Amino acid sequence: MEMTFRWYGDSDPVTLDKIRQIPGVTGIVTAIYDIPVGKVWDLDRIMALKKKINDSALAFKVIESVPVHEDIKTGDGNRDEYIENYCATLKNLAKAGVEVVCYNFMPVFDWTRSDLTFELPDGSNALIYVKEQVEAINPLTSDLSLPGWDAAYTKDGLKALLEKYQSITEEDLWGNLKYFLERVIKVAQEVKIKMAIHPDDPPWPIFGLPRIISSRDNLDRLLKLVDSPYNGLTLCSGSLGAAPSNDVPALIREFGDRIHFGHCRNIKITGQQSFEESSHRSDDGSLDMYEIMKAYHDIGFTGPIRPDHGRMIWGEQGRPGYGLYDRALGAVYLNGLWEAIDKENK
Ligand code: DNO
Repeated sequence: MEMTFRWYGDSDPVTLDKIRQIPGVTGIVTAIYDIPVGKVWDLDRIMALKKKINDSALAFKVIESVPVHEDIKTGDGNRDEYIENYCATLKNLAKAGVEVVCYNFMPVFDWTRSDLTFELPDGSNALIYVKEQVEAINPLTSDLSLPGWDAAYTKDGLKALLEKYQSITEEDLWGNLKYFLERVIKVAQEVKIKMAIHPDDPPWPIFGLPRIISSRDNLDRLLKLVDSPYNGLTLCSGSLGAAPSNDVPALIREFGDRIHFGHCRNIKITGQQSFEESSHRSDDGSLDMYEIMKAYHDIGFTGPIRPDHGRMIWGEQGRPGYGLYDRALGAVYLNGLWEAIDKENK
């Protein structure tokens, strides 16, 4: 297992110098954020990013994410061009030594919460999801914005896109994902990049949009769409674990050889389709992080893992979910679990 940490590039107040001081963190997970979705990432830009990260003595092997254009998800007009561009980006990333590419297939919105600064009893601020609150949000009029949401939409553009999805069923989305994977995995295999789809967060439909990467059966279906080791998963414990029907350690054991990237965080389920993002510690949430790390250890996982969202603690202000302190505590805690499990099993 290699402990990695997400970095949002030069605008991130959590700098590479800070990240390299977190005990046990050896690699960076990042992306190029200013290239519009669907365009090719130039090799020069990728190499400059790699150099910056390597100069801080950190590895550059994981990209999160190369976003998938909505035309691909809706199966619309320009999808072939965007798929070609996607493949060209993969080829360039491979030239720079990237081994894993994380992406998602969530229509329009990436991960979603109802409140980004909810105060927990200890005074820290957490991201939370309350079913009724999300159901009351109208994405066309709301100011809510999360890291990961494409900020490039105009109101009219967003409206048109949401309307287009009215006629797209879950089965249509599966068909469009298959079309994408049949073309992209061929190239990924050639250049040895492991594709790792991120599950839908939360793992149920929101704003009337279909969401399909959400359960054991759907992960199984996804892996069989193109049955190649390069068609794999980002196993996100906090996303899948928000549905109590998903047994995260069991998923790790079942899909082990197709998991290329682990997102490890805890959540506290507070009601039906409602949860708070707790600290990473098992006792603070609903997931048993020891069992999760043990499952990774038992399958002999050697890939990258990262702590996931953190609360805002010690007065820190920053990108929701992506401050320094609580994520650093998460990394150290996960490494501690790993060391103990490793020594017990020698
Ligand atoms: C949330 C992240 C997601 C993830 C994308 C992958 O914090 O885990 O935004 O990066 O869904 O494409």
